[in-house]
Amino acid sequence: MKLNKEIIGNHNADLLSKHEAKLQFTASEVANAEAIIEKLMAFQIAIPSWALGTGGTRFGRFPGGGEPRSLEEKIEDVGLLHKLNQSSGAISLHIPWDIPENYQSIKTLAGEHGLAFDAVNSNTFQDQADQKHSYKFGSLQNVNKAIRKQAVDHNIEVIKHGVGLGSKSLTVWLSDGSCFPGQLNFRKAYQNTLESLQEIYAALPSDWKLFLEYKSYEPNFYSTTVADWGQSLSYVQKLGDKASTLVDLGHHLPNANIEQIVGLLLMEGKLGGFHFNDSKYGDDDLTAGCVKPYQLFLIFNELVEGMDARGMNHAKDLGWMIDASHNVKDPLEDLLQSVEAIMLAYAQALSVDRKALEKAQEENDVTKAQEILQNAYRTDLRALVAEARLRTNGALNPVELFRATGVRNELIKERGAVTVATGL
Ligand code: RM4
Ligand code: MN
Ligand code: MN
Repeated sequence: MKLNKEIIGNHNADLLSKHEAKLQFTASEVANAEAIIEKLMAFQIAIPSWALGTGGTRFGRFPGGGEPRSLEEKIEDVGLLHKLNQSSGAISLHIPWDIPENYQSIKTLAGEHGLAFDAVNSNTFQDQADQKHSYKFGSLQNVNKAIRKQAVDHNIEVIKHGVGLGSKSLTVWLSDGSCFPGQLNFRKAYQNTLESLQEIYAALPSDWKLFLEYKSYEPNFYSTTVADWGQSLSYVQKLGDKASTLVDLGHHLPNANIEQIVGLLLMEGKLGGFHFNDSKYGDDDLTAGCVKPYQLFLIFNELVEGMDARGMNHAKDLGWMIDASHNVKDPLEDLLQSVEAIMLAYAQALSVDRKALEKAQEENDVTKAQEILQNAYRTDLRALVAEARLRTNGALNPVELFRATGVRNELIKERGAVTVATGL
C-alpha cells in the first residue's frame, strides 16, 4: 500500500498554513485548547472487523470492491485507517466471522500496524454450518439445556481466542427474545439467561471484563431478553464486578434519553463500553454523528463529567468502539468519518465550562446552562482534532488523502472487484 510517512507529510505540508491559521483562531476561542489536544492524542476508538466490508440489509447487499478477504486483510485495513488518523489503534473481532488461525502471526501483524485487540464478540444469533443445535428459539435463554450449553461453550471458546490475542474483554450481544405474545415465559427466559451468563462469567480470566449489550428489538419483534439498560444492569449487577453494561447508540427506542442513561450507568460504576453509530429509526448503523451530532455531544458531555467525577482515565477505563456497517458508502471512508465525529464530540465536551455549568445548575439558571452547552457545541473545534492528528503523524484531512492516493482502487487491484468480507 502506497500510503507512507512521506505521502502523509506532503499532504500535511500542503494544508499546513491554512490549518495553522484556523488553529490559532480556535485556540483564542477556547480556554483549554492545549489540554484538549493532548486528551485527543491519547484517545483511541476500536474498529469492528465486520465494518470493513459493505453491510447489507435483508433485501440486498452491494459489495463495493476490494473488501478484505481474510482476517489479515482486515487488520491491514484498520492499519490504513490508523495511519491516516492515529486514533483507530485497535480492532474488535467477531467469532466465528474472524477466527485467528495462528495467534502469534496475527498478533505480530497487528503489532506492525500499531494495533491492539479490543473486545472479542460472540455470535449466538446465527447458526453455523457445523453447529449441532439451532438458535432459532434463542441461545442463552433457550428452554433446552443442551442448546444453552452449546451457546455457553461458544462464549468460552471466544474468550480463549481473545486470550490468545491479548484481548481483555468479551462483549455479549444476544438476539434472544420472542416474536409473538405467549411464545416465552419471560421469567424463565431471564433465569436461564442469567444462569448461562454466570457460567460464562466464571470462565473469564481475572483481568477480563464482560460487557452485556442491550437492544430494544430486532431480530425478535415482540420481546428481547436483554432489551434495555435496566435489564442489562439487572444482569450485570448479579454477575459481579467484572461485568458491566455496553451502550450501543442504535439500540434504543425512539427519543430515548441516551445521555441520561450514560450518566446513571457511570454513577453506578456499571458502564463498560460503547458502540458508536447513528440512526434515524432504529439500529441503522449509520456514520456516528451524521443525523444527531448534538446528541452525540450531549452523550460525551455526560461521559466526561461522569468519568471525571469518578477519577477515571478517559482513554483507558471504558471500551470505545464503532459499530456500524452500512450499505452504500466505502466502508473505510465511513469509518474515517465516524472517528472524526467521535473525536469532535469528545473535544466539544472537553471544552464545556464545567464550573460555570455547575453554578448555573445550582442557581436553576436554565437559560445560562443551555447557553454554556450550546456555546461549546457551536464553537468549531475541528482544528483541534486535526492538530492532534498532525502531532501524532496522522493526516490533516484523512478522507481527502484516502481519495487522493487512490487507496480503494489499489485495494480493488490487489483483492478483486467482487470480494465479500465476512460479517453481516
Ligand atoms: C448487533 C449488535 C452487536 C453486533 C451485531 C453484529 O445489532 O450491535 O454489537 O455485534 O449487531
Ligand atoms: Mn453493537
Ligand atoms: Mn446493532
